[in-house]
Amino acid sequence: MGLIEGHLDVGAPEGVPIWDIDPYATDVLENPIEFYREMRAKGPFVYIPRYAILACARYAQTKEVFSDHERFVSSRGVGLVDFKQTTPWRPPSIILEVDPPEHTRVRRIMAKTLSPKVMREQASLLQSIADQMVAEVVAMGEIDGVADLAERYPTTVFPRILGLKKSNGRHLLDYGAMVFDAVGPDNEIRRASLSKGEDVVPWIMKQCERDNLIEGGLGAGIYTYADSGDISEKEAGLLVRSLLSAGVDTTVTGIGSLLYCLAENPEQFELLKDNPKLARSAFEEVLRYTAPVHSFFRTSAGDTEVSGIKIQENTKILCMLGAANRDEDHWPNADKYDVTRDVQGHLGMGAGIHGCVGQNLARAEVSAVLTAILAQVDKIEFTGTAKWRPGNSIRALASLPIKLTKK
Ligand code: HEM
Ligand code: OVM
Repeated sequence: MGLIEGHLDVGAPEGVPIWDIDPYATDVLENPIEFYREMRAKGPFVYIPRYAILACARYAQTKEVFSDHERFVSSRGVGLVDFKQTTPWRPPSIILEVDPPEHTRVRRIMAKTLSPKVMREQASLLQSIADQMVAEVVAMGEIDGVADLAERYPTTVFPRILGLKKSNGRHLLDYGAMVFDAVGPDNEIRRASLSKGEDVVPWIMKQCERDNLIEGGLGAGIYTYADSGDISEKEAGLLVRSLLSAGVDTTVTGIGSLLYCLAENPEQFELLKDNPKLARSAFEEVLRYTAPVHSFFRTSAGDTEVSGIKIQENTKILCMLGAANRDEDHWPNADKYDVTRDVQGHLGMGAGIHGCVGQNLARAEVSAVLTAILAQVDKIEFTGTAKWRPGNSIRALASLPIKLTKK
C-alpha cells in the first residue's frame, strides 16, 4: 500500500464503480454541473484511481461523511494530503484541521468572536460602505462585477472589522487562493497559487501578531482569550490566521456569484425588489446553487460502512458540496436559482461541528451589499460572457461583465 498524492491508496471498495476522471481538470472546474450529474448517476460513491480517492456527489452520503466527525476526521487534513503521512504545506489550522476535544475549545472562542451579536454591532458600518460602493458602481454603469464590487467590498470591510493596522487587498486575496488551492492535487492551479508564498505568507503571519491589530477589532478580541489564559499567544495568532485564510476569498466569491445569479435570472431580481424580505433566502440560494466552496475532503479514521459500502480505514473521501447541493433527489428543480425555495440543509456552509463559524459575518456582508443593490439598482444585465476561475476548492468567477441601471 504505497503513497499517492500524499496519502495511502486503499483501492476501490467492493461495489464501487471506478471512474477514470480528473475532477481537478481545468474544464471540469470551469464547468462542473454536467460532471456533478454524471458522478451522482454512478452511485453513492465512485473510486478515482488517478488520485486514489473515494468521491461522493449525492446529497445523502456527502452530508453523512462531511458531518460525522467521529468516523470521518478533519485532523488528517481536509485536502488530498493525509497529514499522518505527509507534512502539510503550512502548520495546520487549529480549528479547521483538528478533531474534538481540541476543536471544541477553540471553536467556542471563534464562535464568540463571530457571534450574531458582534455582527449586529458591525451592521451600520457594513451598510454605509455597501451603500457608498454600490452608488459608485451604479454611477460607472458598465462594470466588472468581480473586480469592481465582489473583490472590493470584502477587501475593504474585512480588514476594518478584524482591525488590521495595515492592509493589502491583493495579499489577502492571494493568501486565500493559496489556502483553498492547496486542498487539491499538485496541479498547475496549486503550484501557481503557492508560488506567491514567498511574499504573502510572511506578510500574513506578521498581520496576525498582537501589535499589528487595532484595539476593539475582532483580532484584538481573540488576543483577550490569550490574556485570560484560555489559549496561548501562539494559538491566538493562528486563530487570526484562520480568519485571514477563510474570510476573504469566500465572501468575494459569494458576492460575485450573487451578482451572477441576479443577472442570469432577472425575474428573480424583480421578485426580490418587490419583496426585500427575501434577501436572506436569496443569498442562501446562491450558496446552494453555486457552492463557493465546491469540495473538501475527510479521512476515515477506521473501517466503516456508508449506504452499504464498506470503507476502509485511511480512505481520503472527496465530499462534493457543489454536487450535493444540485442533487435532484433532494432538491426539486435543483438547477433552477429560486429565491422562494426552502433552502435549509444546503451544504454551502458545510454541516456539523466544523460548519462555517464565519457564516454570520458572511451573511452580514452579503446582506448589506444586496440591500444596497435593491435600493439603488433597477436592472442588472450581462454585457459579455461571465468567466469562471478554476480553483481546487473554490468555484469563483474570474470576470463578470455587467451593466447596472440606476433606479
Ligand atoms: C468553515 C464556507 C465565509 C471562517 C467553513 C466550511 C465551509 C465554509 C464549507 C466547512 C469546512 C469543513 O467542514 O471542512 C464558507 C463560505 C463563506 C464563508 C461559502 C462565504 C460565503 C467565512 C468567513 C469566515 C469563515 C467570512 C471568517 C470570518 C471559517 C472558519 C471555518 C470555516 C474559521 C472552520 C470552522 C471549523 O472548522 O470549526 N466555511 N465560509 N468563513 N469558515 Fe467559512
Ligand atoms: C483555517 C481555514 C478555515 C476554513 C477554510 C480554510 C481551506 C481555512 O482555519 O485556516 O480554507
